[in-house]
Amino acid sequence: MKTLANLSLTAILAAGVALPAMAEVQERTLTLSNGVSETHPVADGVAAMRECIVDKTDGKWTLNAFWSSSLGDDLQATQALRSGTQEMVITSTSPLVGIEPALGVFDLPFLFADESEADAVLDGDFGDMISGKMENSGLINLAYWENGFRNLTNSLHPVTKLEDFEGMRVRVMQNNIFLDTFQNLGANAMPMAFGEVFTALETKTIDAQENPYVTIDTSKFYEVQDYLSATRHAYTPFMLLFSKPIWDSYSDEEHAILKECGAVGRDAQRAASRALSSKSLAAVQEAGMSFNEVDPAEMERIREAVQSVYEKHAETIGSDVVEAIRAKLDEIRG
Ligand code: KDG
Repeated sequence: MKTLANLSLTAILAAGVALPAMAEVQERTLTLSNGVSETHPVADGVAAMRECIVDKTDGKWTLNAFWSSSLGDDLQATQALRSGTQEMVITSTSPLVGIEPALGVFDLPFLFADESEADAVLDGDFGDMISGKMENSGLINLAYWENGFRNLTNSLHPVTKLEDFEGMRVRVMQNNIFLDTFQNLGANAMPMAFGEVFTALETKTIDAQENPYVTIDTSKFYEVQDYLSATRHAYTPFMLLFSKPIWDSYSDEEHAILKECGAVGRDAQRAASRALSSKSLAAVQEAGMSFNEVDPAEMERIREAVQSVYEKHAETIGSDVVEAIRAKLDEIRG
């Protein structure tokens, strides 16, 4: 029987009959989750990525998105990817430092001066190097999307100088660099998953949190916070992560579709985030928040107070990683 089968195949090949190519793109349903609400600019990125995916797969793929930590917080969802039980997550890098310590480089206070620097570092060879490290942990980073520059909100008083942080119970992402940054400022830093923040603010378990304007707006923190201070103390990237165990079962053509459409989503999401930022700032003030800039001389004192975080965490992050990003930023700044 084996001989007959070989003969048949040989005969077919000899006749030059083209065998139907294996389906390079199969029917698939992809699950994506994240912690922000569906009104956040992440939704614009997901919509653009979904349109790209449907087009490139001729409708063979379906992308289902879940919002507001409904499938778990950033770290829980990321672990689901590593175990191959979920395809995608859009997550801040900060809660993942226990998986890949090098991600802590993005949490160093006042690292980036503006979005153009962040894009140049993340979309260049440094960002590729960090993405490469993620593969060792069963994760494929398809693209860096934008969480953004983080600003402080609180329910006690305006923060206009270093001393105003003293004793303030500030929620931070579960990350020792953020913990140390706010401890250095004199605050009582309290690590907490994003999904718990609104209730903790509402019940006065904490006094403050820090996030970009679009998150403060779309997560309705203005309902439970009175003061917003433009600290811009860190820029947090999102990672669009894909499960490597699942990735490894996909074809090269399917990999190319995910990379292309992940970048399409990135560009749409960054544009939406930057277009909404000033509107969100206006919206939260309209909703009653008191907004203040911080005097440059006072910002300098705040920067000085947190500089020691760089030295303290360089070894954990990887001294080579810290040196590489500093070199890249020096190159960009000329
Ligand atoms: O999925 C993203 C959110 O869960 C979260 O990372 C947003 O910046 C954020 C925070 O403060 O946790």
